Order: sequence, then structure tokens, then C-alpha cells
Amino acid sequence: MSDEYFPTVTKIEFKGPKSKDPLSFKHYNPDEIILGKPMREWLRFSVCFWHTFVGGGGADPFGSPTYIRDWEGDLQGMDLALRRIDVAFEFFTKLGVDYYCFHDVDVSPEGANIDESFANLDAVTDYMLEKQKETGVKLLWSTQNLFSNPRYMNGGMTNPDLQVFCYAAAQIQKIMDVNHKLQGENHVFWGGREGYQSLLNTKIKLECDHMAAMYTMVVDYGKRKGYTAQFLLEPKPREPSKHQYDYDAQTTIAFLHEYGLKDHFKLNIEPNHTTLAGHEAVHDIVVASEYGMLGSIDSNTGDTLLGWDTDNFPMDLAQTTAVMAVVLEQGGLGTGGLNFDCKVRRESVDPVDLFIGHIGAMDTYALGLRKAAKMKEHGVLKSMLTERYLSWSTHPLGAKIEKSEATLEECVEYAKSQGEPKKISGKQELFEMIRNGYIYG
Ligand code: XLS
Ligand code: CA
Ligand code: CA
Repeated sequence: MSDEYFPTVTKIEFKGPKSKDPLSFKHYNPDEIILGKPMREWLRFSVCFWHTFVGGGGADPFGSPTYIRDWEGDLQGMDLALRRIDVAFEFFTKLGVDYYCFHDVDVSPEGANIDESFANLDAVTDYMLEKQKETGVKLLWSTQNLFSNPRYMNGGMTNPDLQVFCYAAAQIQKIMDVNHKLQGENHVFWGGREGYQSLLNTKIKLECDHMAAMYTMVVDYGKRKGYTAQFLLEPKPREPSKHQYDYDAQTTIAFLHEYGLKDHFKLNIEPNHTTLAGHEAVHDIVVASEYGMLGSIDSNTGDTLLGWDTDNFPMDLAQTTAVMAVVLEQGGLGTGGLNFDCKVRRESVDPVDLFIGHIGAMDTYALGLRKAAKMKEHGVLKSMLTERYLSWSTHPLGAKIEKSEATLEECVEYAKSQGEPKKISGKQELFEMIRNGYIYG
């Protein structure tokens, strides 16, 4: 094996929109300034470790793995783990992303007990720290996997068994320590098994109380240790559980309010989870942003004809433009980023397809940023939106209601004084026509 794991790929460069080279950027020009900031800062791209370097080799519920990566050879355990770190950092560097993300079990094998697992994780993450320093690539977030190991089949933080809850606590505490060492900018919690399969054997409120208690302890531990990462909850309505408690953005925000945790968390929104919840792809990004809770984005997309979480690379310009319009409006993602929680299709068996998937998605986001920036500069859609709600700001009663200072009687009096309301067009088609002018014009 040569020193390089992707010997046919050199550093991916920006070659402009006319380039026919699939291993080049047509739109992503990292240092180009858009609305006062370099593209790389608006976009803060991140590669996910799990789908890119671990995954199931393309296995799905109906078929075996379709690809085996040559660089894995016969390696196992820690040797395999360390090899994957080398592969990953070569990939990040050649692709030119600034960030990556991982789960504890993606990067290091579990041992026979907690201490052994932690020792493995310490050793691998020491090596990762070296690679970070060598390459300048940074950690966007890490997370604890509380769903793959059979011990978590009934949940981690919401498990009916106290012992499993405490095992989960150990994994969470450890990933906090590791994340701190690697200067991770965020810390994600995704609860794939924090939910239920049957109402008959489940106490929903008690389970949510336990999950909130875990988060309270996490916040407390973080304060005591000077932990600086931003905590993020990642909603998903189902899969693998029938019902998951962090159903969507609004449910998750309500949960944080209910348990007094709102000031300590933001959300990591994944569009493919949003569509699984029955919303259009960008809905949760909009909701989270409007409530000041949008922390980061797992920038992928689903397949409209498949019902599950397919984690496709985002290649749809209308979607990426809509996402970037929200990001621009809130002034950026802060410590968050656009993490490609995406996998190549099982038929895309060549290692170079990993590059092509990421390059295509980075370009689609970069072009979306350019389009969204034009939309923002011109401000046409925004002023149409403002116009739609103008009655609220042009009559004193509007402000009074918004400040919760009005009475029902005042509203009734106003209604009577005005007679039958005029029908005012929602102008959806006009909004769509103007939006299309930016995307395709
Ligand atoms: C699974 C989730 C998961 C989280 C991190 O559907 O997307 O990968 O992002 O645990
Ligand atoms: Ca995700
Ligand atoms: Ca997913």
C-alpha cells in the first residue's frame, strides 16, 4: 500500500463554473467574500466519520455490503481504527474541509468493559489530536453512540433499567472529556432509541424526566469542568424507534422549555429527519432559526420515493438556497456548520465516489449561498413578507396584542369597527416565481 489511500486524487481546487473536471469545485471558492465573509465561514463544511469511513459497506435491510475499502485489508481492532484516522485526515485535507464529526464508537473499538473502551478511545483520540494539529482540520462536534450496542436496545437515557442509564452517563461523560481535549466546538445528542416501540410497556413522562435529568447533570458537569462546546439536540421522529421523543424542532424546543434547559442547548437539524416528520425539508431549519435555536445543520436530503432516512448528498439547488437564506438571515451558524451526514449510494462502489459526493454537495451549497446572497441583497422577498404582516405594525392594537397587553374586548371592538375583512391574496405563486428567478435565472 502506498503512503496515500487516495493516490489518484490531488487537492481539490476551485476551477470555476465552466470546469468539466469532476474533481474540482465549480462554485465553492473558499476564500471568496460573500456578504462580508469568506464562503468557508458561511458554510463551515464538515465530513462525518461514520458514513464515510465506517458505515456498513453499502449494506441495506435487503442486501449485503457492496464495497470493501482496500485500505482496511485484514486489519482489526485498534489497528483498523488507527488506519481509518489516517485515511480520514487524508480525505479531509484533499477535499479542503475545515471540520469533521464522529461518534465515540466510529473511531475506536469497544473493549470488554468501560475502562477498556475508554482506554481505546483515549489512545485513538490522542492520535486524532496529533492529526488535527498537523493538518489544521478541526472538530465540529462529537457524540456518544447510545443506540448500536445491544445494551441500548431499550434506550440509553430513557432506558427502564437504571444500570443502562448510568452506562450511558459514563459514555456521555467520556465523550465530553474527549471532545474537550480535541477542542470540539459542539456536542450533539441524537436519541435514536430514546423513544418507544409500544405504549403498553412504556412510561413516557418518566422516560422524558430521566432524559432531562441526564441533561441537567451534563450541564452541571460541563460547568464544573469549564466545558465550552455548545450542546445540540438533533430531532428525528422515528427510525430506529417507532416514536422518538425529540420528534421535530418544535417538540424538542418545547421539551427544553418544560425542563428548564432551553438556555443550555440549541438544535442540530437534519433535513432528512424533517421530511420523516412529515414536514418539508427546510421546515425545521426555519423553525429552529426563528426561535433562536438553530445551532448546526446535518446537511443532507432524503429520497422522496423512499420512506426512510436515506442520508443522500444534498444536490438540490432549491433546497440549499432555502437553507442558506435562513443561515444568512441569522448572520451565520456561530459554532455550528454544515455537516455532511450523507452516504454514497450502495451502487457507488468506487472510493473516488466519496469525493464526488462531497464535491457535488459543497458546490450545491456554495451556489445556494451565492443565490441566497443575491436574494438578501435585493430584499424583494423579504419586503413582500413584511408587507404581508403590515396590519400588525401599522395599527397600535397589533403591538399591544404582541406584548400580551390587549384584552379580548379590545379585539372584538376593533373587529366590529372594521366590518368584514377584505380578502388579501397570499401571493404564493408570485413568491415562487420571484424565488425561481434567483435560483434558475
Ligand atoms: C441518525 C442520525 C445520527 C446523528 C448522530 O439518523 O442522523 O447520525 O447525526 O448520532
Ligand atoms: Ca444526523
Ligand atoms: Ca440521519
